[in-house]
Amino acid sequence: MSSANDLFDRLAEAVTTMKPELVAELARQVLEQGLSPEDAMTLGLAAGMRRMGEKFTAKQCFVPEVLLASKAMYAGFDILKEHVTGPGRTRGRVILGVVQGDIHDIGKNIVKVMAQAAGFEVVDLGRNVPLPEFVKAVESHLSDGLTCPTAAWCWACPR
Ligand code: B12
Repeated sequence: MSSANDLFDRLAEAVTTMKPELVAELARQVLEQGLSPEDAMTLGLAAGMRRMGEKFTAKQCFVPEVLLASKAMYAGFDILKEHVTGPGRTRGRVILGVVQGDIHDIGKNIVKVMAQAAGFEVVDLGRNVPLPEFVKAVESHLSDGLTCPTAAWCWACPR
């Protein structure tokens, strides 16, 4: 049986080497071994995507590889997210969305599952969301809680 950290490292590696079947297989092993799906997401899947981001920034890989890595990441994410359990009571509501002009939503989707796991109800506005949509969502959904517009691309921020 692999140790937790070994398995999380292998998950990260399978993301950066763009192997969706292997990622799915390792995600199932995480569940079979009773390990934390939240840790597998942050220390395995998200870590792999961050490594891919660093490779991309260093021009060691290109957009198609990044997209294949994210496909591999979602192969594990879809298996693990079903097993992330919250505290059983709502702690408040979070509005999440990626700002207009920005389509980077991988991090937002990870944050969504983590917020749900921490007991928050999430209103997910998706990506490329115009400011008025955030305002509308706050007016209709938010009595107490947080609004989290997110952006990975600086140019999208002033809009
Ligand atoms: C994947 C990726 C893409 C994919 C996006 C796919 C998708 N569906 O998301 C594609 C190929 C489509 C893409 C396109 C572009 N990209 Co891009 N992309 C990336 C890349 C390689 C990885 C981003 C990622 O997913 N990281 C993995 C996740 C898990 O990490 P994360 O986003 O940081 O999220 C974590 C935390 O930040 C935090 N977090 C994130 N959101 C939130 C929200 C809340 C509320 C909280 C609490 C926490 C939190 O929690 C997350 C989990 O740990 C980065 C490079 C890098 N080094 O990051 C560039 C990068 C973000 N892209 C960049 C650019 C410039 C672009 C393009 C403009 C390229 C172009 N010329 O066309 C387009 C933009 C198109 C658009 N309109 O948005 C730049 C942005 C530079 C800048 N800061 O301004 C980067 C930094 C690359 C670079 N060094 O130049 N990209």
